[in-house]
Amino acid sequence: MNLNNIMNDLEKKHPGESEYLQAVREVLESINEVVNENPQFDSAKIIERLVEPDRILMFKVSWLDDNGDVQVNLGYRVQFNNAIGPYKGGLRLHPSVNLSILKFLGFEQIFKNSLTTLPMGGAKGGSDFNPKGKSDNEIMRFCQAFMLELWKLIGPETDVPAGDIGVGGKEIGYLFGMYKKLARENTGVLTGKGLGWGGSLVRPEATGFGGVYFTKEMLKTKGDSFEGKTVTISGFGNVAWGVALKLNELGAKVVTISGPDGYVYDPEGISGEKVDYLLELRASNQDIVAPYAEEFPEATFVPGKHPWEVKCDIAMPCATQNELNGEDAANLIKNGVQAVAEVSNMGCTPEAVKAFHNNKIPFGPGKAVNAGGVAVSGLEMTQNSMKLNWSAEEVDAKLHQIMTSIHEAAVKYGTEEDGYINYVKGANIAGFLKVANAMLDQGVI
Ligand code: 2IT
Repeated sequence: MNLNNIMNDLEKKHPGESEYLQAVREVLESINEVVNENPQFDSAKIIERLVEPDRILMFKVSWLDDNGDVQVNLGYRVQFNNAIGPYKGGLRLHPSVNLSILKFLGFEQIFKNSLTTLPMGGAKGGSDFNPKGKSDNEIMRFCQAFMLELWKLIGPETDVPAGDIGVGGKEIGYLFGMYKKLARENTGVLTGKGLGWGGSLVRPEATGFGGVYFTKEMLKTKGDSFEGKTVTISGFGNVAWGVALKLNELGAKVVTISGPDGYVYDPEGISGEKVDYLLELRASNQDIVAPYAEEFPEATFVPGKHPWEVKCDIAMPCATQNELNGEDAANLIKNGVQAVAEVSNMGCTPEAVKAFHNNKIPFGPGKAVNAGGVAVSGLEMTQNSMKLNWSAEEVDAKLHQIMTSIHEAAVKYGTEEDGYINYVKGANIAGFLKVANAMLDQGVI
C-alpha cells in the first residue's frame, strides 16, 4: 500500500474534511505493515474500498418550533461498511455536525464494531440540530421529521442506528415511534430503546462501564488497579455518568467533569448523589456544568478550560473529538499521569497520542475503550431477535467479557519489542483484519 498516494488522493477528493482525514490517516499508519505483508489486500484494493463510505444519505429536515416558526436542519446517514454485519452506529445531534465529523465517526465505527466480536458493520448519522434549550415537543417534532426521511434507508437487518451526543432514551423513543408507524412493523430497528419496549438492561451504562473495564485491564498489565487512584474525566453526559459510577465502585476518586463552559474540580470526589446529579444536569438540555459548583460548594468551577491541567493518576476524556491536545498531554505527563483512556471518539489529537507513545504512557484509543456501548447495542439486537430479555447480570458479564477480549486482541497486535503496548496499533490491526478478510471473501462489490 502506498499510504501517501492514498492519503493525497483522499485529500483531493474531500478537501477540508479534517476529522475524516485525521481518522483515516491514523488507521492507515498503524495497519501499513500488515497490509504490506498481505499482498492479497492490495490487489483487491481493500484499502481504497474501505476508506470511502458505501453511501451517504443527506436530507433536509423541516419542523415547526413552539412559536409556530419553520426551522430547517440538515440530516445525514453515512453507511460506511457492512462486510461483517448490518450497518450499525449512533446518531449525533449537535450544531457542529457536518459530513467530515460523521465520516470520521462512521469510519471509526467499522473497526470498533469489528473489535466487539459481534456481527455489526459501521455507520453514523445525525444532524446539525441543536437540542440545547429545546422543549420536549420541539425535540419530538424534530425527531419525527428526521425519521420521515431516514426510515427509507434503515431496518433491523439493514442498518440499526442508536444514540450518540444529543440522542438518549427520549430521542430514541420519538424516532422509534415514527419508524414503527411508517414501516408498519415493531422491530429492533434502533438500539438504546426503553426497557419496556425492546431495550436492553445496562445499555445506558454500557459505554462508561465498558471504558472502565478496558482501563482496568490496561492497569492490570502493570500489576496495578483503580483502587485509590485519582481520575480526571471530561463531559457530563451519559458516558461520563457511567464512567463515574463504575470508577467509584472500584475505589477510584473522580475529581472533574466538564462542559463547553468549563470544568468543575471537586477535590472530595464525585460520588453518590453527585453522580446522580450528572443525569439531572444532562436532562436539563443545557450545555453547562457551572451549576454543579453551586449545588456542591466544595467544588470549584473553572470557566473556559479543560480539566487536563488537574493533577491525576488516570485521565479519561468522555466528551468529544480532539478535546485533549498536545499541550494538555504535556501537562498530564508533567503531573505524572499513569494511563490515559479515551472514552470519547478520537478524544485526543494526533500530537497528544504521539506524546503519550513517546513517553511510554499506556494510551487506550476510543474505538477500543468505548466499544462497550455498541457492544451492548449488539446484545440488544440479539435479545430482540430472540424475543427474550437477559438479566442485568447476564448483560454486564457479557460486556465485561467483550471488553477483556478487545484488550487481549489489542495486546496481541500492539505489543512492541520493549514490551510497551501500542493500543492504537493493536486495536486498528485487530479491527481491520476481520473486515478486510470478510471483504476478500465476498468479492468486488
Ligand atoms: O460511538 C458509538 O459507538 C455510539 N455512539 C454507539 C453506537 C451504537 O450503535 O450503539
